[in-house]
Amino acid sequence: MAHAQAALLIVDVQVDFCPGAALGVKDGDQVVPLINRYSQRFRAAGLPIFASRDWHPQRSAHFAGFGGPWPVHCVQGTPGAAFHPDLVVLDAANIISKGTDLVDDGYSAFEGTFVDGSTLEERLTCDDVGQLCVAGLATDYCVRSSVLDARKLGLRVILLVDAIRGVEVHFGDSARALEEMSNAGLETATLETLQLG
Ligand code: VGL
Ligand code: ZN
Repeated sequence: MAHAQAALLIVDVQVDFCPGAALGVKDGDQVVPLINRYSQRFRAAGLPIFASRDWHPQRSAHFAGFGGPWPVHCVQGTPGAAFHPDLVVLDAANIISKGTDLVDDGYSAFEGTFVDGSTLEERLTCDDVGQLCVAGLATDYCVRSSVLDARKLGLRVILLVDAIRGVEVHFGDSARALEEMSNAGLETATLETLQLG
């Protein structure tokens, strides 16, 4: 059997999470050039690259008008739901849509589905991925949930800490999320320290 390989998961690098947009994350757009460099390395090594997108119905219970905590963002098919224009776009088959439910927040990429209806867990098993490297937005929500789910599945998880940013509804949320992920056995790396292979 092949040795379990690494994969890259890019979380929610979408227009609405960038500064000035519906749910702007401070410096959220600054992750884009770094993530593109990570992608280049994974592609060169022949390793899988997945990208999740927040993909809500208009009347999601996730939104303030319908009982949730958030301003309207990343509504399916709207310009705000598009990936950041500078993000190197992947094969459409490797995009995970999540948060599509009317009542669930859908923070984790493991709750989403690919266009063929399969899940990230199924794809990781199929591709023999044992090590998931995670970058994107937002540290304290979708990155956190995706990382914790990956750890529950027993994957090695490496957070690419130079390519994440948090929403910080409350000051310190990202630091608390990092602490929680680290207690769950998260490892960290940067462009300089990441070892693939
Ligand atoms: C996210 C808040 C609301 C995220 C999504 O992608 O982290 N955060 N919806
Ligand atoms: Zn959302």
